[in-house]
Amino acid sequence: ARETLAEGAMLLRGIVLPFQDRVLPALRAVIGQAPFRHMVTPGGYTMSVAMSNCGAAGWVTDRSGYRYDRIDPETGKPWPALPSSFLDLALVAAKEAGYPNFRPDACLINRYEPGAKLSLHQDKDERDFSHPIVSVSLGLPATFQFGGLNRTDPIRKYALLHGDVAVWGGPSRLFYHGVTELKDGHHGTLGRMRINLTFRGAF
Ligand code: MD3
Ligand code: FE
Repeated sequence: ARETLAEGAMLLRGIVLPFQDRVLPALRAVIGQAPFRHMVTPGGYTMSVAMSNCGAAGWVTDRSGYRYDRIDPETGKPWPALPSSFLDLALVAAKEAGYPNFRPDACLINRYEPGAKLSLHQDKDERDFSHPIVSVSLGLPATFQFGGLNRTDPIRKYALLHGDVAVWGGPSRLFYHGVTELKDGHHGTLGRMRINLTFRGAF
């Protein structure tokens, strides 16, 4: 099922399901190498979403700012490589959404536990906004919100479910978006959490 969210933005319901038997073990292996951590924003707030990364570039934040770095500041080592299952899934989803040339070099892994949220923001730490962002949802359902290019534009809400992928490119690439507080619940394979993988061209 392919749904258009905005110009350049598509929702692909359930497209992860044929990949999940490869993606979930690969996710566990990545987190074994680069554990989830709660990062601090430049303003001094500890994020409720726990994060890690894989790929050549990883998104990090601390008191000095937001950036992409080849090195995990917690381990002092490069981020784990993008597993082939992650890359296969990202390329299939991007192609299905109309971005056949997308080649991600970064995958941010977000872990939401009940109560965690991501306030409305734009993704603008990447060098080249001509790359789309491919976002994979796993585990508990979340309410995703997106607006437009201005923070005050009207907000639309969507439920993102286990197995869904949203792809944001073209005119929607810099739209404001966020995730409301995760409701408590239990997912059959992931338990009491939601995982979001976002694939990006960072460098
Ligand atoms: C719309 N993650 O990591 S994914 C993020 O579910 C982030 O964890 C959310 O926002 C999550 O930065 C939302 C959906 C998403 C990702 C990037 C976008 C929507 C977007 C970029 C532009 C517009
Ligand atoms: Fe974002």
